[in-house]
Amino acid sequence: MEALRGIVQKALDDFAIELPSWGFADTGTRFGKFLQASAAGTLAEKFSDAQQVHRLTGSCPTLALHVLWDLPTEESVKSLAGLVGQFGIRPGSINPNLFQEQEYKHGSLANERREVRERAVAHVLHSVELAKRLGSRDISMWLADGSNYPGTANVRHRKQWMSEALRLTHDALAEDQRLLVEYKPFEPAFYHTDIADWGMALWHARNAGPKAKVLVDLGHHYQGQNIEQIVAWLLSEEMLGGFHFNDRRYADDDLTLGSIDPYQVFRIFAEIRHWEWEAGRRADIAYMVDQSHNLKNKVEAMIQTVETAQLLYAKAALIDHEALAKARTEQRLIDAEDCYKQAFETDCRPMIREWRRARGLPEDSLAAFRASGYTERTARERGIRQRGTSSYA
Ligand code: PSV
Ligand code: MN
Repeated sequence: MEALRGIVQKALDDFAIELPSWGFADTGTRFGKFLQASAAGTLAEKFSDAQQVHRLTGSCPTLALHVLWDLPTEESVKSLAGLVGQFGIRPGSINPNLFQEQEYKHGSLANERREVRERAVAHVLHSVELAKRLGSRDISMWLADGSNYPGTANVRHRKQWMSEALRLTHDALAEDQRLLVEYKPFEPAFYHTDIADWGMALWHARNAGPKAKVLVDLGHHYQGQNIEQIVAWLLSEEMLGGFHFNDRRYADDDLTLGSIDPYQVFRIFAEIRHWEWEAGRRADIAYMVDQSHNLKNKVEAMIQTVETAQLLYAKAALIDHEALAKARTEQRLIDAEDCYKQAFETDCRPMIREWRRARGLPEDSLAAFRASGYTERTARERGIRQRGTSSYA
């Protein structure tokens, strides 16, 4: 038990997960937005909410920013230094926004029209410059580009345009920056998506250059796809750059991580930990949340998400890799499977509570958050109001 405790403590010390600014803002479904009085409407409010989650979980020092929603003006960029000082949260990945402007309705970097492509490239290069100014390492690229009807798009030309733009972006990066390429099979386009799966993302990342890696969003796969196998392949190619964590039942549902299938999250962490055990070093992966909580209290949902990630990461850390490797080699299937089951079924919660105590975190973060009256206070201060564009829907 003592040994397990040490493993869990070390795993949690090493585990950081980035929060999405848009997860604190009012978001909705395709059919409407559900407003919460305590939702963040400004960049400062998003930093403030992120600070609450970090204060209570100890694992979220950075906040992912969407350029259009968070940094639309030079003033907003300039305000960041003050926000970092005030809230103790650093800007994380920078997400260019190539899907909301009217010009992008037929795509951005892969648009048939040269002037639209040029505008999109200019926005991405501007985002890279912003990231440099803010000290952000990762430019996270999600392209909504695609088409709705067969015959309407030249898929090969679009691939070419996309690859040229991604290479330009890559070449504008500083030495220590990375370009993360996210894929998604459908939505908003429903016939074809220009970067539809991990193979296409891998191809684009390789083509762009050595600082480009693939980003796996758990909601961006077809039903039944074996995501941990994709993770294993990307690890073996040293091309796994990051995750967008969420859960889903059907498509890109953006539900709370582990709410539907916690064993899948565990299996993903298991692949990573096993690779790290074999390689003898940490994988260079940015763990990020990409969720939208339009029904739950947003800060509470984010705390719940981070604690789920911590719990499942801690469980994966308990896998006996030596025993697992031996059982695999000797083809003792039940014993190999049991290595997973043993770890997954271990109740890590007492060890996590101990870790929390040792780090000066409250034992029950949700209770501490509720007792703080933060939601009531921000609901009073923020109220339901007509907010500018600070998220989607
Ligand atoms: C697209 O579905 C996505 O996963 C991308 O990461 C976006 O940036 C994010 O959601 C927020 O809309
Ligand atoms: Mn995503």
